[in-house]
Amino acid sequence: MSQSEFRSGFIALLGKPNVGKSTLLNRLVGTKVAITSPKPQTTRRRILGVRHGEGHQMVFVDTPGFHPAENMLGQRMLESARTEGREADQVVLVTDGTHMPTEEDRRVGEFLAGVRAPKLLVVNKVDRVQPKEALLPRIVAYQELAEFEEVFPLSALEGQNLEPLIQSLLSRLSPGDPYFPPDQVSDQNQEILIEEILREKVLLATRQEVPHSVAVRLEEFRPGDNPSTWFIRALIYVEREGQKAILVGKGGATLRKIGTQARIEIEALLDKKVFLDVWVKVKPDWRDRADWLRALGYD
Ligand SMILES: Nc1nc2c(ncn2[C@@H]2O[C@H](COP(=O)(O)OP(=O)(O)OP(=O)(O)O)[C@@H](O)[C@H]2O)c(=O)[nH]1
Ligand SMILES: [Mg+2]
Repeated sequence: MSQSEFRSGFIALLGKPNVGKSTLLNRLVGTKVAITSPKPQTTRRRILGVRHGEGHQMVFVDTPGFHPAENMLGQRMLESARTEGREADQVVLVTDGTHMPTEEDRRVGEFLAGVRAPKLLVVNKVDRVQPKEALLPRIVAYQELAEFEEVFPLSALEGQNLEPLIQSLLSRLSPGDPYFPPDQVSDQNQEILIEEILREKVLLATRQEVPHSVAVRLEEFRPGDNPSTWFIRALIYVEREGQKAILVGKGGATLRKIGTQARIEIEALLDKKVFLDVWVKVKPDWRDRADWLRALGYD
C-alpha cells in the first residue's frame, strides 16, 4: 500500500467524569496508557493513545471529564477537553449506561452542538445493566443529547462489543500519513507514566476529598547502585496536613501499601527491579496556583 492510501486521524473521547473514557482508551490501544479509577476527575490532561492497524492509524485523545470546575486546575481540565473536542477529526461521546443522562451529560451535549466533526455515541458499562431491557430507554435519552452518526452500547471494562465502534471509526478516517512510528502507543514519557501509576494507587487507596488534592512528581529517576535496578524518589503533594495524615496512615501503613502496589506496576513497566522512595508533602491550595500547576505539569 502506498503512503498516499494510508489513512489516519485524531479521535477525541469526551464525556462527564467516571463514565469510562480512559478504560475505553486502554482497550482501543490494547495496552494501559491512561490510569483509571472509580473516583471522578481521574484524568487531568489529554492523553494520546495510538491504535496501529493495517494501512491506518487512529490517534485517540483521552480527555478530562466535563465537570463544573471549582478551581484553576478544574478550569484547565475543562479547557483541555473542549480544545481536544474542537480539534479532533471524529468525536466519541462516552456515557454510562447504568443510568439516564444527567445534567453533566447534557452540558457535554450542549458543547457538542458546536462541534462540526462527526460524532459517535458510546453507551458504556452495559455489563452492569440489569435487566437488559433497562438499556433501551437510556440509549434513546442519550441519543437526544446531540446529533450522532451511530450509537454503540458496549463494555470497555470487559471488552464487549468494541468491534462495531472500531469499524465505524475506521470507515470515517481520511487519507493521511501516520502521526506516530509503529512502536509508539502514547505521547507520555516514562516519568509521566510512573507519576500517574503512583497517583492511581493513591486514588484507589483514599476517599472523599483526598484524591482531588493529590499530585505526584518524580524527584529522582536513575539507575540504582546496582545497575540492574532503578532508583525512584517520588513526592506526593496534598493540600492539607489532615490529608497527609490520611495518606500516610497508621504507622505509615497506607503509604506503604500505595508504594508496594505502585512499585510492582512500575517494575513491570520498566522490566527491572525498582527501589521506590515515596514522600508526602503539603502544598496548600496548589490547585489554584498557576506556578504550582506549571511545576506539576498541568499547564
Ligand atoms: N462495570 C464497568 N465498569 C467500567 C466500565 N468502563 C469503566 N468502568 C469503571 O468506571 C470507573 C471509571 O473509569 P475511567 O475509565 O477512569 O473513567 P473516565 O471517564 O476516564 O473518568 P475521568 O478520567 O474521571 O473523567 C472505573 O472504576 C472503571 O473500572 C465498563 O464497561 N463496565
Ligand atoms: Mg479518565
